[in-house]
Amino acid sequence: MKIYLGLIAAAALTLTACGDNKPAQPAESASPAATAAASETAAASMAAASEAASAPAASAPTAASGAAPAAASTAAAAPAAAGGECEAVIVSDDAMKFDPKEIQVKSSCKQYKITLKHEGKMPKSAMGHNVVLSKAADKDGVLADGQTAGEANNYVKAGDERVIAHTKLLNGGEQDSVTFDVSKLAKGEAYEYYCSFPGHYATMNGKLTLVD
Ligand SMILES: [Cu+2]
Repeated sequence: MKIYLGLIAAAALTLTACGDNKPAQPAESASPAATAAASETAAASMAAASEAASAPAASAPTAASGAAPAAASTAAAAPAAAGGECEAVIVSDDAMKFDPKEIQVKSSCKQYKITLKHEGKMPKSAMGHNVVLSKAADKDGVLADGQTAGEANNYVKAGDERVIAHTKLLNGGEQDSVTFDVSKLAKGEAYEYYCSFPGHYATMNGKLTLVD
């Protein structure tokens, strides 16, 4: 009990000291940021002041970080909507992401454009990505021959007739697009698009179908 009273007394003294040093501070508080900054400076010498300020100081960054993701998702949605019906953008990164994992090509499209973006930072020798489109049934053969073809050939065998379309192999930060005739696709056939860099198929693949 004595200790408790002592703490209160100490706190009261601290508050008094704080008030003497900056009498106008609490009343004015023009902006939360200014208040937070000022009280952070005072915090070193005044424990009570820093405790009082910690609430607004903590809530301001929370509000800011809450707004940022909302803005980011809005920005991300915009290019997809603006891309049109006859094209798709596939995003990849240094973690071997492939997004989206499914593409539906409308039969009303004469041509279809696929753009691959490599949003990573690594060079293609270590983390190169491409997009190769083929029938799902042809995938294993395309991958095997692509591995033999090597980096100089974008990991795609030259003239491989099983390949409907493919981009070049990208370094981090690059993008490439490829356009193909939709007449090459048949309804009911299962197609896959994938990265043919050795070992990347496991996560970097998606299903493509022709739809009405
Ligand atoms: Cu890859």
